[in-house]
Amino acid sequence: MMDEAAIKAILARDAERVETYLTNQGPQGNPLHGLEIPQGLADAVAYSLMAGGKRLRPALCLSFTRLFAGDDEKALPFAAGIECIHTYSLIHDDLPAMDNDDFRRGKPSCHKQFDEATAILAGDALLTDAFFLMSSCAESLPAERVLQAINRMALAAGSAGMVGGQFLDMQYTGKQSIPLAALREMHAMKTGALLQASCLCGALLAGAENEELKKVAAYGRALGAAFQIADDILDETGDAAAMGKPVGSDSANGKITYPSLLGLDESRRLAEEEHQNAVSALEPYAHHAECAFLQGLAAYVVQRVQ
Ligand code: GRG
Repeated sequence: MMDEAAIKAILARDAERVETYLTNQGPQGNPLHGLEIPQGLADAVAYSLMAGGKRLRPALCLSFTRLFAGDDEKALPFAAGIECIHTYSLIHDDLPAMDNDDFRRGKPSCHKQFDEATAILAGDALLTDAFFLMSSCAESLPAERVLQAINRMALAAGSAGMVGGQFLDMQYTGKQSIPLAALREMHAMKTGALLQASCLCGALLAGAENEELKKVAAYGRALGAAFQIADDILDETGDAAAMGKPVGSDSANGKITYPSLLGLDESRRLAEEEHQNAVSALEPYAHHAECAFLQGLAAYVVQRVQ
């Protein structure tokens, strides 16, 4: 098993590659592919995009490309596009009409730093420009693979995935209780779908076959669940400075969480169970060096809360 320092080193290396790509080719670059972007919009996009996220989703995409013997350099525009989708979701999630959060990634959220209209448009720009970046992979990878990956990513980010999950989250907010199955389904859509699709897209870009994609999907599903349970636990027990946002915001906002439904101990047990599911899903690739990183990443996600 890979130790935490080695996992963090790989994450940091891939984060830097993604950030370099975003700096040079991303939607805050001015001009974007020769076209001028209004400076105020570019500033708001850059503010949120370059605010020091972990770049977990692009790292998953690149790692799965490597696992299936693809050239991860050629997948870089796709990975950068995924981070744009993720950043858009955070900007919109923080808006007054949604979670109304004043801080994100340790800084004032986008609508606090700029204004609401600018934050809405920065999110819209990131979402749309993400598809420009992802489709530009077809310059160096087979167009059919790129199309399959975009198709998968669009499904995960849209109404049957992240946006649908966010809608359910808003509906459940303020309720006394909901069934555990409803909480799991909501999180599978809101947080899990994008994490899982990041894994699947990396594999698709490398040309992975259907049987392989099933294992990737199982890993991504379990990782997404472990990540969300850990996030809920950290919201109760975590350190505000380390998280870059106040703790306890879930209960203050009337959110139902894993700890509020199950208690902390059972939530930790469930996170560990999902970690084991993620590890098992990739057991057929145990001989591959990349597998140690991916399995270690699943451990890292839950170790933070055990
Ligand atoms: C507004 C359409 C729309 C969707 C919002 C994902 C999401 C849906 C909202 C985020 C709310 C939230 C805090 C969810 C918990 C899990 C999560 C996505 C945490 C943030 O992801 P990290 O930890 O963030 O990967 P960094 O900053 O490292 O990129």
